[in-house]
Amino acid sequence: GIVGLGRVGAEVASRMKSFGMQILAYDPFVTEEKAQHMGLTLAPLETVLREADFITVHTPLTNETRNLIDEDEFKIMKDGVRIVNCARGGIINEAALARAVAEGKVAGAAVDVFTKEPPTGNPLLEQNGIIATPHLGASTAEAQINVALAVADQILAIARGGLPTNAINMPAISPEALAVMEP
Ligand code: 9EZ
Repeated sequence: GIVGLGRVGAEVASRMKSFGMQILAYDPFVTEEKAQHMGLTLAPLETVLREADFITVHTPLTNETRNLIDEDEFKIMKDGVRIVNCARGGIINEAALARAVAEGKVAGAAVDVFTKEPPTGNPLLEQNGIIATPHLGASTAEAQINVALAVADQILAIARGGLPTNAINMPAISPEALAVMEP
């Protein structure tokens, strides 16, 4: 089961297919046509959670995806499901995941990302059955080059009169358009 079929989710799908896995995926922004191209089955989130043996999340962290997988979601999963979060800390509620593994509902989990990093005092680190890595997805030479290029692209875009598209404290919208929206 894949939740979120963007750039990374789609790459994961291709690798899962190479292992002969059947893929159920949920992404509200992906069309049936694109899913067919990727050779996978789109399904509602609830169906993915109910039927998958392995669940991996690949969404951004937004107010909609924070705690997307929480207590109630673990309840409907198969017993012995395995869980992966190599996307963003907090998509899967950490306390709920730690409990689900402790209770044996979840057979194992692999977690690279945490709500607070580095993850000092995190319940996931105390729980047997969880493999934890220190946000290694951001630590490859390739990832660091991509981040450096993205920063350089942003600075160039702004210097040429464009807009920042990835600022956390500023909307990607022109001051003129923003003024029209102001109450
Ligand atoms: C949300 C998403 C995918 C998703 C994907 C993108 C903003 N956003 N949200 C819930 N680009 C799966 C489940």
